[in-house]
Amino acid sequence: MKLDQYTIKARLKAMLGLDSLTSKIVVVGLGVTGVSVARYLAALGFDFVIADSREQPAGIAQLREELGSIAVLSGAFDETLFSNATHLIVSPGIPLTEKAIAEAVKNGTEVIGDIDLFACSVDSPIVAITGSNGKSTVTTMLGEMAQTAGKQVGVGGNLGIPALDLLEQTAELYVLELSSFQLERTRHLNAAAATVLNVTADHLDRHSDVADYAEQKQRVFTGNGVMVINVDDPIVAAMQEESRNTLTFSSQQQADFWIGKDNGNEYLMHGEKPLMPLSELPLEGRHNAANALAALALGVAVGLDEQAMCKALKTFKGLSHRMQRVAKIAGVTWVNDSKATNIGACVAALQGYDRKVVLIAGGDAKGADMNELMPSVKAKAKSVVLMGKDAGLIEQALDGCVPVFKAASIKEAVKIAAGIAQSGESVLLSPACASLDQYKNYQDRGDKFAEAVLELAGQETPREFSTSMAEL
Ligand code: UMA
Ligand code: ADP
Repeated sequence: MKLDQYTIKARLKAMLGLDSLTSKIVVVGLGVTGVSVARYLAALGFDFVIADSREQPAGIAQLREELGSIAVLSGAFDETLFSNATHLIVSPGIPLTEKAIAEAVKNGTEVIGDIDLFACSVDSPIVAITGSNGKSTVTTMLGEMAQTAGKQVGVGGNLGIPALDLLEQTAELYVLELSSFQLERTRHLNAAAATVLNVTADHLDRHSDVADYAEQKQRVFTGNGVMVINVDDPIVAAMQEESRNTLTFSSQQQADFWIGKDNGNEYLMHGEKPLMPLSELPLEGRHNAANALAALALGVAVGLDEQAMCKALKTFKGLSHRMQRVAKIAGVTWVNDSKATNIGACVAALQGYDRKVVLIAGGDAKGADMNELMPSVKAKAKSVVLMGKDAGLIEQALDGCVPVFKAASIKEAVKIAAGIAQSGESVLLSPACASLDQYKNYQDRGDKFAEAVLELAGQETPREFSTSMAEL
């Protein structure tokens, strides 16, 4: 539940040093986060200015419509303004290494993020979910589980709805997806339950190395809530703290939540208790079984009913652009996993196949070491079609382990793949890279892939998509 304004202001002062009479606040970044912060501060009666380094900030129209004449400074950040501020509230997309921000910090200015503001403003339990892959899936799963269990639940964060916008609705429970960018500027989150689902290399253009990236993720455990630990991931397993309440999950070994066998059938288990047959989870792939176990553990940590959670899992539809079937054409199955924007996700996708696939990959590698892709490609790909900025880098890393083709666009990649794949095989778009070098975002890349595939089949309107790999 949202606290009353008086309590929120007292907590903001005590925890973050924010005072509506004396603080000089700059909201840095005017995308959806910046707009949500502006809305929040205005409602509490704080004065502030907004700075955005782009000439036409994304959120300006919405801000003007809702809040009228708040000062927005666009264009290069003003170092003096930042250094004279007591607080910068910085959007996740803006690196803290940005010169004007780094200089201000040296000058004693506090940097905070929207998640700390949120943490000061609620007294209902928060579940916080981070990791390199599976965040959106687990966040959505848990949100649906909570709803099925009859809870009023607010679901958001990196998933799309900024955390502060969740304050507009009544909630008995909040489920937040948090990115490493959000966590690196969060100090006061005290989630009732939190997890780092896994750590594989990602965002190395923003973090100095995997250790730094993992350290930011570990901040999700700040406080004294239940730690939900993936014991299959050595980096995550090392985050366990003996003094804390912990629930473990694993798709490979016995744990608090794990996959056990009974009469030859696999079950999602809580300790010795079978919860539901794995075959009733409508998402294929061991990684999705791990996601379901993580969601169950988090749900149990905040007291959700196990039967209701399993009911929600059985009808979970999955999310678009994650292992999503586009079409079956001439016996070839085309799968859109455009959301695989790092190596870990692509490896998980490949591991789900028994038969070799034609892989379409490439884009912006974000500084990752593409050599890590090689073992799975060698084991699971018949050939690879590469596109985008780092196609050359990936080709080099694969070192001729499978035939490699290059394409200038996804349309061309689809044509090339169509020439290679034979009936009974699959073509998998799982790029292991971000899309921004060639596309608006991963959704745009996935949509263009689907369009090209359907064009190939002579269809104009997309068929109904299915996320179930079981149907492939
Ligand atoms: N901006 C600058 N200078 C810069 C970069 C950005 O002024 O150098 C401005 C831009 O005008 C931009 C604004 O800052 O519009 C805000 O930028 P933002 O990138 O933080 O975007 P938001 O619209 O506030 O969205 C953010 C998250 N974006 C990023 O972390 C990059 C969204 O995650 C999130 O859904 C939203 O807050 C609500 O919490 C997106 C994302 O790509 C989906 N996340 C990454 C990921 O999932 O891998 C981490
Ligand atoms: P995130 O929000 O962390 O990016 P998503 O649920 O959106 O996670 O999935 C992103 C990509 O990662 C998709 O390609 C998906 O198939 C893959 N994926 C999902 N869960 C996992 C997991 N537990 N391990 C590895 N890859 C995963």
